[in-house]
Parts: sequence; structure tokens; C-alpha cells
Amino acid sequence: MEREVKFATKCVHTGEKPDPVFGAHTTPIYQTSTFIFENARQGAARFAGEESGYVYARIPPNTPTHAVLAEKFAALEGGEAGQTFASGMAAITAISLTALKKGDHLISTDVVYGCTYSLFSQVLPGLGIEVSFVDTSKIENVKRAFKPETKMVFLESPANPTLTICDIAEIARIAREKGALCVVDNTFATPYFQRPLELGADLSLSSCTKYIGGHADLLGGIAAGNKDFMNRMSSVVGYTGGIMGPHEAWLCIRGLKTLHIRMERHAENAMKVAEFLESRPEVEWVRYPGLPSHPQHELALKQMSGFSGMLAFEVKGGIKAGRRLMDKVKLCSLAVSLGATDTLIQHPASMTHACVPCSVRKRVGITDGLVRLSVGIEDSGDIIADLKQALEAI
Ligand code: LCS
Repeated sequence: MEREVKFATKCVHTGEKPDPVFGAHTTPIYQTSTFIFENARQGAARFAGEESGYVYARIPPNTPTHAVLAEKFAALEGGEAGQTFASGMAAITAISLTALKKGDHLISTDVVYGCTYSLFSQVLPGLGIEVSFVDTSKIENVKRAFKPETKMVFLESPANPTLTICDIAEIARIAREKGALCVVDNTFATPYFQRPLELGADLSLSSCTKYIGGHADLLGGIAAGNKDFMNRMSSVVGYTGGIMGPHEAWLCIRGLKTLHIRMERHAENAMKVAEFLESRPEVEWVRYPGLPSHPQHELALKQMSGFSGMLAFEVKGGIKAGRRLMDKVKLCSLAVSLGATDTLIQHPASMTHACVPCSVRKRVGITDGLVRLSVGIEDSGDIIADLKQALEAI
């Protein structure tokens, strides 16, 4: 049997095909909207799905550049097939519209990215889809939430922005038993640190805008899973049209080639920053899955091979002190998004999660004083020095 190459080698090599025309070393950007058929019979066969190949850049497999990215990402997640999208939200929308129809029920983690919360709480109910937001870190809650109509369980772990973790293997097992699809938003962990499909989930998705692209210079989304679901989803993708541009696909291919190296540094720096913050008298609490103080640290050790670069904390004095801290940092950028090479700091209650009603934020632990940090790959001493001067100035 052929030896399966390791994760780092997949990052660099999988999916890459030498350019058949000129032999270019890197994957070309197929900047084209349409594809020429050899003859009318071939065009008809491709549209009928009787022959594989490219037809039009909106219709999967989009372009050869997209196909390389989808294949590479699927290999990293351990899935049979992948699909790229215009953004992480386009991925979540297409997955939801493929898996759910009027009368169906969705169970979602209660702490999810703000726009995911809005999509699930405002858009899907308008289509006749019922949504239950559940604290998925407690298995009893998940079990209790199932109804005969439940068709999908959507998990975000670690969750944005509280870093709450849920037991993916156990929930995927229950979902399978109940005949529901288990989908995991793996944006925070990336396949380098967590592979939901290997834990039993049906689909794993990421916002490429974050660690996959890795350099805060693109918007994109991607999902991996089994061929059957991907085939079903390809019509939704073609009909709704939220597809990634070829240049973005190329940037993501380039980003993935260094994913393993970047993630190591993100996690190493985040651990040091988390330990620093936890040691400071100005800090009320810190949440980082790698800290023993994280409520699900044991579970994180079980299902993740590292803890990535995201952390949340609150300074004493709540939101007022938090705002002063965010205004005082110099090296860290005050910006939403995450997974960039530089350290980003932001305030979820007034920024990424401002669209989540205040009462819901309170209930799920997105406190007004919570500050979120996406730890970059700068020198950890410099990040810590910046936070230290800002803490001393509040
Ligand atoms: N899933 C998670 C966990 C996210 O954090 C985001 C965006 C998305 C999906 C959506 O991806 P997008 O459509 O932006 O590519 N999170 C953001 C954040 O925390 N700050 O700005 C965007």
C-alpha cells in the first residue's frame, strides 16, 4: 500500500498539478468565467453531469484553481471532497440550504460567530426552519434538544468568542443515531489542530478569511466532507452563486502551504500571552483552551492536538477598562477578524457580536468586558511587552 504522507507534506503538495501547457511550477490562476467545449456533445454531457469537467466558473468545480484548493483542504481535513465559497458565511449558508428545508429543525451551539447567530436566528426561521441554540458543552442539553424534525447539528468549537469547547465525537455519535447531520465550524482550530471528520462529524468548514488564507488579505470559505453531500451542495452553490474568486483561491493555496508552520507559532505565542495575562493583577480572568483553568481543558487535550491562537480575557473594571486597554495597545491592531500574521484585539459585545441581543450575550457568557485577542506570529516578547504597557496605562 502507498504510504500516506504527513500533514505538512499535504499542506505543501496535495492537489498541486504541474501546468500542462507551460510547466509552470505553481498552480496557475485560471482567471476565466467560462470554459471552451471541444464540441456540442461535450458541452451537453458536462451540463447533464455525464462527463466531469469545467463549464462555467460559478458552477462547481468552478475552475482548476478552485479544484486544487478544494482537494488540498479536503486532504487536510480527512474528507472525501471539498468546496470553496466567497466567504465563511457563504459556506454556512450553502450548507444550511442543502441540509435543511421548511419544517426541519436545527440545533446550534449557543456561542457562535455573530453573523452565524443572525443567519440562524433571523434568516432560517423566515424559511420555516426552526432553530434551537443550545449550550453544546453539556451533552444532556444536546440530547434534550433533539426533535423528530432535527436534521442538522451545528457546532462551533472552540467557540467565538468565549472559546467554549464541546465534545465533537460524542455529539457526532448522537447526531448519527438520530439521523441528523453534524457540521463543525473549525475556523478557530483549523485542521492542523482539530479534525472534526476524524472525530465522526459529517462536515468541517472554515472561514478562509482567517488562518487558511492566513494574511488578512482575502475573504473566503471552505468545507470538506463526503462526496454525496458535496454533490448535493454543488447545485445550491451554483444556484446561489456565493463562490470564491480565482485569485482568492490561489492566495488560499499559498496560505495553506505554510499553515502548519504558522499554526505552531500562533499557538506557542498564544500560550505565552495567556500565561502572561493570567499572571497579571489587572486581569479578572483568561480563557484559552491550553490553560488548565479552561473549564474544558481536559476535553481540549482529548480532541485537539494544539490550542491555536485565539484567547479571551476580561480586565478588572469591565468594559471601561477594556476600552482603555484597546486604545492603549500599539503593536496589536484594533480590528475584527482573526488568524492574521499580526495580533488583533477587539471587543465582541460592541463589534463582532453586537448583532447578538444583549440578553443572549449575557446568558451565554459574552460579557461586556470580554476582550478577544487573535495572537499573531510576531515575537511573543514584543506582544507581551505591548500588552504590559497597555495594562499599566489603564
Ligand atoms: N465562522 C467563524 C467561527 C468566524 O469567526 C467567522 C468570521 C465566520 C465563520 C464567517 O467567516 P467570513 O464570512 O467572515 O469569512 N469571524 C469574524 C470575526 O470574529 N471577526 O470578523 C469576522
